[in-house]
Amino acid sequence: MRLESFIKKNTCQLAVLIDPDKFDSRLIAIANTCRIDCFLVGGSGSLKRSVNSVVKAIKKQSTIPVILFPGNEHQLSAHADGLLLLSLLSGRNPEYLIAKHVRAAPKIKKMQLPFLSTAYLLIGGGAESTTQKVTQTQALTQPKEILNTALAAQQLGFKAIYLEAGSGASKNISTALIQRMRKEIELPLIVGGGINSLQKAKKIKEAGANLIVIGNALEKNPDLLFNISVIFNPK
Ligand code: 1GP
Repeated sequence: MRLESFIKKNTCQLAVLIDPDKFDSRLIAIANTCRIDCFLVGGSGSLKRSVNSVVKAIKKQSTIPVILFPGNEHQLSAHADGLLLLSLLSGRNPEYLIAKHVRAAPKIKKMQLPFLSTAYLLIGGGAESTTQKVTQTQALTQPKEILNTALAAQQLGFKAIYLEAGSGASKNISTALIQRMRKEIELPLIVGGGINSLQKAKKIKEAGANLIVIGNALEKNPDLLFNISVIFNPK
């Protein structure tokens, strides 16, 4: 099952990322009033709380779609509405390029989870991110290399590109890079990492992102969602 219609080209949607270990029902309640497009659920590394229990808790409280954003093959739930099937194309670690997918494939089939094949690109420039540490990979820094990786993803049949600056990054993905990708790559662009203000979200939206992901900043201050979501749901 595919999830291609989930990210609409020519629009920009908003996703709230829920780290299962930092689940806060107040953020879900706020999201319900802000009409965000989806929750992403997942975390890098091993989790104390299961993804399945958090997906079920969100489902009890909200009708907003819940999409898995798995850090590994164990972070799956049949209760989710779909899955970002991420392959870490910025790195050269076979575990995160294909090995985990081979282990997850029969589970995804059994759960009948709709999925979106997504090229996951770690973009560097600041401090080493948790994902870099966990996956033991380097982030991409050179625009040409980033572009060619995205082009390869497109040619290989991936359905979306995730430009990841790293959770809580001090430097989010630059608007120049998003604009360049927008011109040369046809796939929908998901952008996340370090987006912690309305101004940043607005610039990224205007640069051409199709889905903006915010986690860290909302864990710290759930009320920020009232402020940021305005540009996604103009009233
Ligand atoms: C992290 O891109 C996501 O994987 C979101 O980043 O937590 O910094 O918002 P933040």
